[in-house]
Amino acid sequence: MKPRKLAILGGTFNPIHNGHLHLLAEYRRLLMPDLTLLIPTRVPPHKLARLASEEDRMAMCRLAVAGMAQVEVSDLEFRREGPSYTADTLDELAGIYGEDAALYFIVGSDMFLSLESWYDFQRIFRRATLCAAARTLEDRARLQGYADRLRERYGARSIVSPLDVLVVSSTELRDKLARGEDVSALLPAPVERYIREKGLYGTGAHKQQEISNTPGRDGPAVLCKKEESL
Ligand code: DND
Repeated sequence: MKPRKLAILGGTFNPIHNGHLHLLAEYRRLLMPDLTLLIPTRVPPHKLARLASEEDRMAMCRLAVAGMAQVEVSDLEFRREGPSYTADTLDELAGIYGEDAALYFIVGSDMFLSLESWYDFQRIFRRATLCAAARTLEDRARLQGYADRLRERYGARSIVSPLDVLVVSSTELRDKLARGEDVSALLPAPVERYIREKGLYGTGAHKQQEISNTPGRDGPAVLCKKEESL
């Protein structure tokens, strides 16, 4: 039987860390979805980024959720050319799981507050309920105010949940790895092991992909693969 209720966490995951997993766990507990999808983004529409390879980001995501029931890592965006727009991803998911499947797209607070700058965001609102995580009471009021505005303007459905956010970012994590600092509290042990074995993020000689997008929303993304070490 096809899952009726899907929770989706999209992300660059460069690399995936405990902050992402905490957000995921919180919304799995709240929503109790039939299926949870972790969807690594091939070409982030919103930032220029030098990323670990698709293969490595996918492998790290798989290691991070290994053993979690009803959680899958999807390569859906890796199979699509151009910028990985969430609106297109949700359309694809509706095609796979059925138009009447309930889709919940989970985002951190900064991403939630930027939603009106996303490509074809009204299509996102029609397809999914947005699930945001507030870091503090003040943050919750701000996010709830924004959620109310999105509902009034566009009929958007959102959930704002309080969350004990783990203060960790992929940028901070990469910096610490490159400096040889202890990161064991910030990411799952198998992911750290993978990073070190592969020499990613300045822990050794490695390959990276440099991905840059055209500034416009409509133009094709430029994907330049290049070998280099940090
Ligand atoms: P990020 O690059 O922020 O992912 O992308 C998040 C998702 O938004 C991806 O699926 C993007 O394709 C999509 N997006 C963004 C902008 C525009 C469009 C689409 C568009 O279609 O136009 P990260 O790997 O950095 O983070 C993944 C998620 O985890 C994010 O929602 C982030 O806010 C959240 N997060 C945390 N949440 C709680 N505690 C922490 C977190 N660190 C990151 N410590």
